[in-house]
Amino acid sequence: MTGGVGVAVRAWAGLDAGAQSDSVEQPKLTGGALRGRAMGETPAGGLDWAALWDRIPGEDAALLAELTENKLLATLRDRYRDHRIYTYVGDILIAVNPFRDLPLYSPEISDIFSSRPLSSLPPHIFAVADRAYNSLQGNPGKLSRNQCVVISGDSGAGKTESTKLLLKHLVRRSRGNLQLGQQILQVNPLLEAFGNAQTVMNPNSSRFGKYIQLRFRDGAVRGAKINEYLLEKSRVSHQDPGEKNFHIFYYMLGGIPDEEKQVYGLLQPSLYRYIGSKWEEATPSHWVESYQRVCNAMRMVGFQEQEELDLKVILSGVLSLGNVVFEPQESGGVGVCPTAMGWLKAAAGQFGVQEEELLSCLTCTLSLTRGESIRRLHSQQQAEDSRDSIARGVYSRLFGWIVCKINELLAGDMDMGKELQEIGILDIFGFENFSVNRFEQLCINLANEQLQNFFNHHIFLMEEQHYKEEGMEREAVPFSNNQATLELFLARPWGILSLLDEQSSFPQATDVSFVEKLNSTYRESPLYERGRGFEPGFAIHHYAGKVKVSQEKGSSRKISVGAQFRHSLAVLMEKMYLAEPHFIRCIKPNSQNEPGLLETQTVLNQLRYNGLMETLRIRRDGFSWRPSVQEFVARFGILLLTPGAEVSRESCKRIAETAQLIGWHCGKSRLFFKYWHQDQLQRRLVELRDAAIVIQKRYKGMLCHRRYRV
Ligand code: AD9
Ligand code: MG
Repeated sequence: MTGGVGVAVRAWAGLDAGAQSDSVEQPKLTGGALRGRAMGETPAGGLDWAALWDRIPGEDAALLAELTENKLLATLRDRYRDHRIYTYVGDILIAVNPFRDLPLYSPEISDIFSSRPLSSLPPHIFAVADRAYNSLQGNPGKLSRNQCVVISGDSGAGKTESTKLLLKHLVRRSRGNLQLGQQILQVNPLLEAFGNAQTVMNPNSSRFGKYIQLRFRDGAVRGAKINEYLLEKSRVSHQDPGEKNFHIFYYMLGGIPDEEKQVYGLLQPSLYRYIGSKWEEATPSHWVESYQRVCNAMRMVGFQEQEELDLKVILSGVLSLGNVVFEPQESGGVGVCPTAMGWLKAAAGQFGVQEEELLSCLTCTLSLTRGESIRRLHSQQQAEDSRDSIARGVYSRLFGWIVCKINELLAGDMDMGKELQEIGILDIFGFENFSVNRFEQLCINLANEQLQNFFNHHIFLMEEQHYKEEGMEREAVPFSNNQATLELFLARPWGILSLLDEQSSFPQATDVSFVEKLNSTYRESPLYERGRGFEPGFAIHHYAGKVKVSQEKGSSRKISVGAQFRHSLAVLMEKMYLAEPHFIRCIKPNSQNEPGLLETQTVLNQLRYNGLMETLRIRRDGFSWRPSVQEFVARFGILLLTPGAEVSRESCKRIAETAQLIGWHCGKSRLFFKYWHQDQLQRRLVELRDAAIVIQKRYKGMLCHRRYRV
């Protein structure tokens, strides 16, 4: 342990001798490759958690003397063995999922990060939040750029957990309205219940993407807004082997006491087709607890009792609808009817619609041709497709309604005339490659391509562009550019999404004709591969690997979804390109989700396709922080101790001298700093603030004395 912070952390976290066994979990190391004595492990098998706060070499991989893939891997592996899950690559944070609770996130530790220079502390997710928060502050009276934190990584790598930690720290740090802070933190359990599910990759996988905007005024949180992307609604009616429906169904069926179930029209869980085979006979106790947690979260966020009740009734309606099955009309005529009317009646009652109307939606399609309404009866398959599609539609609207309601409740005091500043946190589903990949996987992987492109743009392209513009000679670092893959999806008129739209407008189009169109359009593309099986399908070479995308039946209905997704992705990107980004790369250490196990190949693959070696190189040799002269003087001019410092390169040089910065460059209109310079400057600001407080206190003391004398 070095220095006072370690001691302070030890004391605050209750880690001092005597306190240790009561307040700190003493887990045993389990699992494969990393078994054995970890640094900090006591002979009794317990862990000396306080040792995690020692400062050791390797915290910033960009400072490694030897720059090789193996060296980076070995650094991460050694640190992971010692439970040091965070490592910097310059200003980018790598977080390797520990798959166990570590005592790194207490309120006391949060306070340490808020109050001390980040360069004196080990790498940590709170430090990323602090950097964003500090950058947001700017100079009093001046608005600075909005900030965004982009969290990426495979499914199960820890993006959502990281998002929650960032929010927790930011809410605590900004010390705004306490109630609003609590409301914001309760949004997560709520959204996870409705939007997460067990998949083969992650027992708590986010089946939607979200961008959370925390809005600040005068440094305090004043409101929040959530944008949600592409809920995987197909899960409502269909789950692949080893996967489950959305958590909320299990929580509700396990958590509502039997005597209360009739209020919602709920029956025995195993009766429901959408749940049945996935129901575990002994209800896990955590489902009951989770149900309570969701109900509490709803109340704390501000949902009305009636709204909560309606939500549950509609969810029950989705389950009832799923049980409606069809058979040919008895009379031998065309069309189908439900085998029994009970489930249909129940669903209609729960949705609050007329039974006949629901029946008609399920069994026939009405269309208007030249003013005449034409009724087409459904086959059994069509009726079943309609049933599932209504169930999915209802669920996704319910989810959309929850998000809208949350936004209303968290809007806070937004309308006070003064503009708000924002920190956005992006947590989208990780890159996915299942045995059967559907339209949803295509969109998920497209979003990941877009994010990788955003990362490349900021880390590589902007760096190059700025050097050129500012007349600085530097060699470009080669990196794998995924622009061509993005264009394969998004280009108009020949990108995959445009072709899907085009094909969907032809009444005769089928999955086969769509795939044929793709085959002919991308005949020459090295990123596209024809399907080899009997089912229509194709494969795309993503930055993270090859994915085969099987077309589902009824692709024609995807028109609006594809277009809508493209639009919402474009809006998100526009917002993010305007903000100052911070990147967190989450790494999944093994595919079994086991603590203490780091599989070399699994990690190496992620380092490779995330472009982390190239990032390492550019962060070591390059200048990652490049403020304009105006931005720099506005934020740090105060260090010159003269009011209203002139906006000029000269002032910038004087500021840098005051802070004793070495190794920075002054371009024509921009300044080029190493990432650690920002911390150095921030430290000077804190010193100045502390000195000002001391002077103020003395001055007040003098005034008091005078008053006594008078
Ligand atoms: V997905 O793309 O939504 O399928 P994520 O979001 O990347 O995925 P998630 O955050 O859900 O992964 O993490 C998976 C599991 O790893 C969590 O349920 C935790 O059990 C575990 N995890 C992740 N980060 C941490 C951490 N910092 N501390 C302890 C963690 N456990
Ligand atoms: Mg997630």
